[in-house]
Amino acid sequence: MRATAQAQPNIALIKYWGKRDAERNLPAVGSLSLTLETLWTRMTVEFDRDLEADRLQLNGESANDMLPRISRCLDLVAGADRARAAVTSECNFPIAAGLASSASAFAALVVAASEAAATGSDTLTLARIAGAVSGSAARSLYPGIVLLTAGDKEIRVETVTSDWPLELVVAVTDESAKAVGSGAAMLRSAATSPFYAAWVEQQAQDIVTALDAVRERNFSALAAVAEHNCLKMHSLTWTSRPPVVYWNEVTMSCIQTVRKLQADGVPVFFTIDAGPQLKAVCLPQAVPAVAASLEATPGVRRILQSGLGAGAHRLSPG
Ligand code: 2P0
Repeated sequence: MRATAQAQPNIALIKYWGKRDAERNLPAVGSLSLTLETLWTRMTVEFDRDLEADRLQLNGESANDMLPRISRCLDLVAGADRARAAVTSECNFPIAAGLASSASAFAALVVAASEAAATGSDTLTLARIAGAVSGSAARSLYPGIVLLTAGDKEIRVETVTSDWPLELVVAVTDESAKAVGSGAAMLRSAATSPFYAAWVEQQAQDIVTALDAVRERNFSALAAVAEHNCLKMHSLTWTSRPPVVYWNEVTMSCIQTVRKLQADGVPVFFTIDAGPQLKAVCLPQAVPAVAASLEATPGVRRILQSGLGAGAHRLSPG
């Protein structure tokens, strides 16, 4: 009745932003992401009939604000009549600061809970459950470059390839938790941004363009569509009412750093999620130059680096 699982966060190159059905947390658009290797969340789930309520420890401290979503996720995996659970989570990177900590958390949780309860559920079933709690978490069940397709009733998730050694260099500009969560910001964008309908309408074409670039291993084509898609997503938040601006001045400086590297012929592009960190995607030979330039950008607090990694998996019987 106990298991531990690890999942890595994923970074979207073609972004999920907007919900088709907020109740079931179905995304309005498909997305394409990279599952990372060196950043992780490890979750241990222990079901115990003697417990009166679920418990959550996050990096050694009790974390009651996340508990309702954890409990809901456990219900979806193991059934509402399940035993209560003691859940412990460890995470080796900043939480809730636009580094996709909820993706790795819920991906690890569904695998640990499914193993602890011996449900025998397959990966897509677990991905759909994770996605119902946190849309991006569905993608962290799968390795490499991952495609999420938004259907009318349910999502599909699959690995496109694990055989293109893209690297990610993250410039951390601020480690505090974001002011507006991405779920609330998405709903606000859908309700108030004048550009939301165009965003939804163009997403399928951006995904086709990105998939062609991946298939052809065409880095500059992937760079062009990923930066365009990222800037469109942030245009939605900027034009929501009230507006949501996730960037700070260091984020902007990092964009200029990437532009300079590109002008020097370095294979790199940027993406930014619901937080102020800049994520640079590059080819392996460019990692030293990209990491050095971002580290030298004034205001950058630290650099994280990762290649592409595995989908969520069980670590030990626990
Ligand atoms: C993404 N983000 O594709 C986009 C880009 C943030 C920016 O998916 O509301 O925490 O729980 O389904 O999964 C972050 O959103 O949102 C996210 P909910 P989630 O990675």
